[in-house]
Amino acid sequence: MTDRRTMLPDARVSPRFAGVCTFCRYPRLEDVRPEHAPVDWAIYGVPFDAGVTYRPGARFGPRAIREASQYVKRYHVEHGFDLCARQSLADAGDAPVQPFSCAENARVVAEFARGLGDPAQTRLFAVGGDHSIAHANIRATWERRGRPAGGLALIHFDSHLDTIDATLGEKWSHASPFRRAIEDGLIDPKAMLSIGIKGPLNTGDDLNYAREQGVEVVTYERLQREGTASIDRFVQRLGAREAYITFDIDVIDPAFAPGTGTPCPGGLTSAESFALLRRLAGVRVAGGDLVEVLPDRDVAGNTALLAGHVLFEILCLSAIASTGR
Ligand SMILES: [Mn+2]
Repeated sequence: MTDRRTMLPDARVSPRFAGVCTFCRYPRLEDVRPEHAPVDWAIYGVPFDAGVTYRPGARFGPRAIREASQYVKRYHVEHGFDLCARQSLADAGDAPVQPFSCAENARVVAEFARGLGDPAQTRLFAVGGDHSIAHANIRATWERRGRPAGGLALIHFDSHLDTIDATLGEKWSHASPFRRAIEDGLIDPKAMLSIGIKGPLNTGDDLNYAREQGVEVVTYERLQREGTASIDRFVQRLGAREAYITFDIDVIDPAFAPGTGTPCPGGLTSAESFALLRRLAGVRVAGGDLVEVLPDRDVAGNTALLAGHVLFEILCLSAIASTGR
């Protein structure tokens, strides 16, 4: 049995272990009835990992997260609402990819994203894949949100800054998406917050670049020392301005999220990451992505399950502050 309006199967009638997998059991975009279109969010996979600098395998992330997210429910206990009653959500399938070229991949993914839903209403959520795929979704979101001069505000959860100019000669790898997005004017570094950063690094260059550009860097250590004051200040400063949220699963300690390609010990717990996301209540979410889940290293499937719940938390933020236009 399916809820006519949300097109979601009722888990009390149609069990979560049955049926074809879509993200969180949301309907496929092509199955959304005309009277329910356009949807608020098109969620799509980007099975691409040619941009990694260490372990490959994140190309299987979208499939693993679809499967694990069958157990993501719809009613948020702390916010006190049913996400699916507030937002219409759909799984738009997987973007085409070009697995032999990071730059070409960024082009084809952005082109796919541009065509999803209604540009005026539908926001875009990309599920990776490695972090290089964020650039395409940020570009498509920036265009869709009216090409704001100076770029989008960005809230970035990650162990790494991803602001390296080039790695092994590649300028479009997962180490560089925010460097390229800043250069392209898609994001405003003075309205960029990087949360959960930790070392060690190859050099201090990417950290120095980010700080020189005006990025607010809240390392995990600083978060432990100072609490969330700087995050709260950033959110306050945003006011009504929309922000894109990019979430690299490696911001969470590999003890909780081992299934990732460049693991960095000593980070957020699962619970801390949820608390931080909930702290962003009120932020108007322009678009988002979730990246770097590597199922081959995800022995118990807990990384993919966590990723499904991070996706849910970000979508809930958008339900709190509906962005309008
Ligand atoms: Mn990253």
